[in-house]
Amino acid sequence: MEYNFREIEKKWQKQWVENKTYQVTEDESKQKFYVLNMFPYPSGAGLHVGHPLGYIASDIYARYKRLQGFNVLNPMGYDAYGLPAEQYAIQTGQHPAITTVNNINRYREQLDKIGFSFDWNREIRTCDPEYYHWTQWAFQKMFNSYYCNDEQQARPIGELISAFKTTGTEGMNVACSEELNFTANEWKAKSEKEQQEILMNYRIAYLGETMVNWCPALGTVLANDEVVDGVSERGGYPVVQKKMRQWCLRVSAYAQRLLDGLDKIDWTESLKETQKNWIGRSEGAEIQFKVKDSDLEFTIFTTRADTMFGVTFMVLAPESELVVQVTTPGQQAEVDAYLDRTKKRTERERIADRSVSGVFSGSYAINPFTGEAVPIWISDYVLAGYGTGAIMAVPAHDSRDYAFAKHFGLEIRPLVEGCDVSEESFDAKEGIVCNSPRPDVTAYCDLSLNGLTIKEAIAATKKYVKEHNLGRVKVNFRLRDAIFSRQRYWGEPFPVYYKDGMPYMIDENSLPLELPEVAKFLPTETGEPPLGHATKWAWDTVNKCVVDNEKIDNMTVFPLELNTMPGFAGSSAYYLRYMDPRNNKALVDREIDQYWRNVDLYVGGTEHATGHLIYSRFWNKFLYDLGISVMEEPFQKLVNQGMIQGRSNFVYRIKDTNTFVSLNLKDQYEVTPIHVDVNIVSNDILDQEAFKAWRPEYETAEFILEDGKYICGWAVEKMSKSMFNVVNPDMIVEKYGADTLRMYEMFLGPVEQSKPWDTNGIDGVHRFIRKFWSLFYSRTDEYLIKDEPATKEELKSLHKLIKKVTGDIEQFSYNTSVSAFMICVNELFNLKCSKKEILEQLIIVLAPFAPHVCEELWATLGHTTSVCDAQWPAYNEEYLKEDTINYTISFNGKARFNMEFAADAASDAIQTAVLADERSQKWTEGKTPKKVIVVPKKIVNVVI
Ligand code: ANZ
Repeated sequence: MEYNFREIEKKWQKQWVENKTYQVTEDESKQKFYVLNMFPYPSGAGLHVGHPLGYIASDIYARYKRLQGFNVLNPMGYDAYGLPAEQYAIQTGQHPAITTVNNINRYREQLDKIGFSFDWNREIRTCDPEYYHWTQWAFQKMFNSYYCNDEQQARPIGELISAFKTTGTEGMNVACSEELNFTANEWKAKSEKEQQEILMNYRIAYLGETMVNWCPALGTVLANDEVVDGVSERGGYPVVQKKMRQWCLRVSAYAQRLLDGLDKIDWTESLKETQKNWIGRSEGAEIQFKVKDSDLEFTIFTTRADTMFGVTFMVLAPESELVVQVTTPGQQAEVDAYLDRTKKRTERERIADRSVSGVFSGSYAINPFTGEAVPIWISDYVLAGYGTGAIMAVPAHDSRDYAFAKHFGLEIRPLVEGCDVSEESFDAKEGIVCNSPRPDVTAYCDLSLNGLTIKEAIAATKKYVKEHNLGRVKVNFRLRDAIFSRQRYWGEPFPVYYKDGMPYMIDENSLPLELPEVAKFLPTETGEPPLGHATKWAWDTVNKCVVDNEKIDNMTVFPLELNTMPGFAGSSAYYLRYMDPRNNKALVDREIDQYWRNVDLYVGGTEHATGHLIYSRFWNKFLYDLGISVMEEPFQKLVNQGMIQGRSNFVYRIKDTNTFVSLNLKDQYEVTPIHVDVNIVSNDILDQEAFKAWRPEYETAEFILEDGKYICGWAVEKMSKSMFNVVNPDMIVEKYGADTLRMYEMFLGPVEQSKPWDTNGIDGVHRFIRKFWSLFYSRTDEYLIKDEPATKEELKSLHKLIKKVTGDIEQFSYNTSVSAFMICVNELFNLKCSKKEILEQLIIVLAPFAPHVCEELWATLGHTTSVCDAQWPAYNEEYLKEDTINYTISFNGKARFNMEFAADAASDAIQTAVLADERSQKWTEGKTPKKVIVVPKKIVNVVI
């Protein structure tokens, strides 16, 4: 019987559905294993061969774990809210819900063809009200919580209110936007609105004034990665920095726990390092400086308190509130001009750009250690959102301060007299021993740092600062609170209405609050987000339902929030929902959660290192504080799959003509390279007719050929529609089958590595599966399987494979497993092995990789249950032992013949046997050998 993959794959995909093979329920008798892929955003372009790479890798692992007896949860769903569907809606009027469903259906069709073991019963879609019910619910919980620094956990906001009533802010250690001080009586005297405003300062989900990237033309806030060179990535519209009132999540409160948690999880060191840097813990001090001839005082943050004697100027971030206060009338015009220029730059650009710019404010600050007056400058290398937005500049010991001082001719004063100060020497100075204050710098204070190392000097200065009330020791984190509002349509609505300008949560029992219909997906004429177009978007607090806007009376009916939530809202706790996806009473049932706990293996791209993987850890820690999630860390082990890049092809058009010149002749002309669809190129040779038919403008194309062919150029690039290098998995499945696609994707190289797709190698993998098939069926359709005992060699080949593949899967080294399968099948083929005892086990080991063909052959062996429920074989070291060794016998260094010896044969015995062998007579020519060298397990050399 022929290997008919089309029939086999269709048959088994149908059977799996009918037999509910991949449906899983909690089973206390088995140990759980939770495998999860980062769920896809269903884009209009469908899947290309790069997308399933991670899914295949995790599917192999899921199937392997199941074969080992685990109860495996392997769910899949869709991150279904997002910009592309909305942009498409703006352009075409097509409702994003329709586009999204169409795209999801297409994804599903493509995924189904690849034979994944997903439990589709548990599918979730983030845009489904049943699902975002719990996103909204979590948001409400965050609104109603604050973070207690002493207990290091989220607590109900009611506890904070009680504390305010009894003791005010006295002795309070809680996370906040701004430190406030008031007494119980002051609290009680405040109006409801004032109290609500104060509470905003503490809520974990809060409305806050923050700097955002505002794109007036698009009418929305953009994320940092959506802004390039000061303009929007889409459309190229100008983006400015603007202070806006936005929903924020107090992720920063969890900074220390996010850092500590990294020690408890099995992620790559590089990813942990990225997160550590992103969280950016920094131990330092806040020190107060007075403004000369004024009552003003301001605080700076420094990690190098020891450099107080080297301060020669101060710098404020342009956004700092102090700027207005310290700017003197004489400097006003210059300062205004500078602020205007710098407003256009995003924070990211400011960090990346090392060019120097700034302006003098006209005022001076007093160094509390020396009494000296130093000028206060304004420059955008100081960031508003970090530390206090103000610094003391020590140009002799900090490279950015140095560049600034050089540029504006400011004093550079090394702490150690005479020490070399140049841009290159900053690192070297880390090791210096202090000598400060320098004799030529008058000290106000009695602190001497002479002879101390930097570390000691920092500690001594901090102690001094504390004792003299000049500031305090402070730990800063680079991690910012997450901005949680988007001026978009296609996202989760906030379950929030506004009363007297303050937000209130709709009743928890009224959730979900469903996304309303709008006539247009654009911002309104008055600049409100798209939900401003909704005519039925008001909350009736009596009847607890959405009503027409006309009914708004601000007594019992109030306007609803017009912003929607960002992309990461729906993906932050989705792993919990898969455990119990249809529960309409809770995000997840406690007992079910107790069973599945957290994700054992999470597979996805590194691009989420500082986005999703920080937000979801934060979100989960919050749910953990609430007693909802059982584990503090959501993803125990993480594997990042590499990208599959495309291999693009080019044709070369001669300038101002419609003539295309072949690759190796192109240098003789002035040409423009043009991407050409890889599907009309084969082994870099262009199908000229297909090219002419490809696009109308090429209909009349002419070619300058070499050796009668048009050879295309090529390059490895991102796989993308715009580069015409997309390879569609459907096409591969159609031509070779899903099992070949799965194995080939794994064969391309290590899962974690990025690599170009190259269809050329796929034949080899396909031939391997055919050869495997031919161990069962002869060319003449004879079923070969026999119930005979296996030989030692057959057992050895099989057990070598089991050992290798078991080890490889644990290491995610699937490419080497595929090679091992090829070797084993070749060996068995050469041994003409058709023993059931051997092949049955081979099927089980191959099943995670090529599930369809293995199910088919498993059934032919007489099994009536799925191969998924077989038992992973253990390898037996006994079979792997070499019992005889093949020695090469040489005479005067020339190999002449071979002899077999027992693996444990002694050298003496080998020597005797060699010399006694008849064949040796010929080469020794009757002489007595001078020496016989036996290299154990390899070679014998007879020296004559
Ligand atoms: C004086 C000094 C002397 C500093 C010296 C460094 C070296 P990390 O480790 O990242 O926390 N700084 C403080 N706030 C800043 C802001 N908002 N924007 C830009 N720079 C800021 O770095 C802390 C150091 O970065 C602080 O210590 C401050 O410069 C600067 F030899 O103070 B340092």
